[in-house]
Amino acid sequence: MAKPFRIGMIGYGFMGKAHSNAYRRVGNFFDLDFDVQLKAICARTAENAQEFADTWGYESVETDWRKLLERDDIDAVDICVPNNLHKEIALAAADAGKIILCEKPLAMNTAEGEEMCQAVERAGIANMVWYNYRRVPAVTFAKKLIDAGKLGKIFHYRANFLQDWTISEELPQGGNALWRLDVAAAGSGVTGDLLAHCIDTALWLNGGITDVNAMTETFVKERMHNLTGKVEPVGIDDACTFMCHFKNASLGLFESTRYARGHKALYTLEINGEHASLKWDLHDLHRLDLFDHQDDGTVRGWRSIHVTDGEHPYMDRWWVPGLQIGYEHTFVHQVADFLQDYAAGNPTTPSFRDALETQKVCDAVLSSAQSRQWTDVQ
Ligand code: SOE
Repeated sequence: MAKPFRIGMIGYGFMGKAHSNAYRRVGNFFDLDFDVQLKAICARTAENAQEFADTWGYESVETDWRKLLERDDIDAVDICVPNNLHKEIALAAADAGKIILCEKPLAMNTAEGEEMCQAVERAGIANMVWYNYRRVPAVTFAKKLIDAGKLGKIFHYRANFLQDWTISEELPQGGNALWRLDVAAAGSGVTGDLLAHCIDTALWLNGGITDVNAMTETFVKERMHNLTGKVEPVGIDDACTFMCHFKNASLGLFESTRYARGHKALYTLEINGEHASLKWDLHDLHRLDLFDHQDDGTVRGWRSIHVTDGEHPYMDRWWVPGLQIGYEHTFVHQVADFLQDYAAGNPTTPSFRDALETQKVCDAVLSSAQSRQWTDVQ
């Protein structure tokens, strides 16, 4: 008989939907020891919370996250609020003994993240951060190929995350949908929001980063602030580019911007090794491109693998070979992995501690951009 796994979610924006959808679907597609139950949703206003609860099937609503943490019918807390609230909620949730699933990035900075790690480790509670792109089957498959030695020694790691939604100077900053533009709520701009994804994947696929050299730019210097009604300076980085050294002696090149007209969420990565290269692109997420130098010379060339076979990661859980899945499924995979690991008493990656490594690279990137110097990762 499946044990209940009772979720209390704090926050209800875009990520609240992505996570709720995953909780609802995971039991249909994966064999779990747990019955996932959507117990409570917490938002600042009862009306918003109720509307979300009605849409996604939450049993109850709260308007004060502290009350949610006091409830003994909640096993796990999902933190889906802006970054500046992660730490306070996570520390209180750890004190309350709740399992914590936290939206990325872990924290506003490394110091906050370290406190959060210590809190969950002290409390001995299971924890995870939602870096979902690790669970795209093609990316997970890339990890398998790298770990099996298919690429040999790695020379280069390149990643981009390009968007174009903040180009208009008329776009305000702050408030519900636009907190990502407000440095007080987000901590940083594209570095913590988008490059953090690229860094998480890179650390997973290619190991640690030792030092970075970065530049950032804020193209629109002032925007109307939704919370104050005044035009205020913009404190986030609109674009960030950095190069780095990995511990395995490979070179890294990363770029992210919200000013690449025509690109909506173009996360791409390419890895060049001694024997083979890999390429992946979020706009075509079910494909992994591979060039294998060990192929016979007359037929050697880039091949595009449609990562939809039963033998590919996660794909035996979905449809039949050749039929694709997408963005939302990465969250389903992450919950499934978490619950299977939790049942077996194992940690799931990325844990808070793993996500802290990404945070350290983000901090080094922002500090290097400011000092215009090569900067060691803490
Ligand atoms: C920003 O637009 C954003 O929604 C990020 O916050 C997400 O983490 C990323 O996956 C897609 O883009």
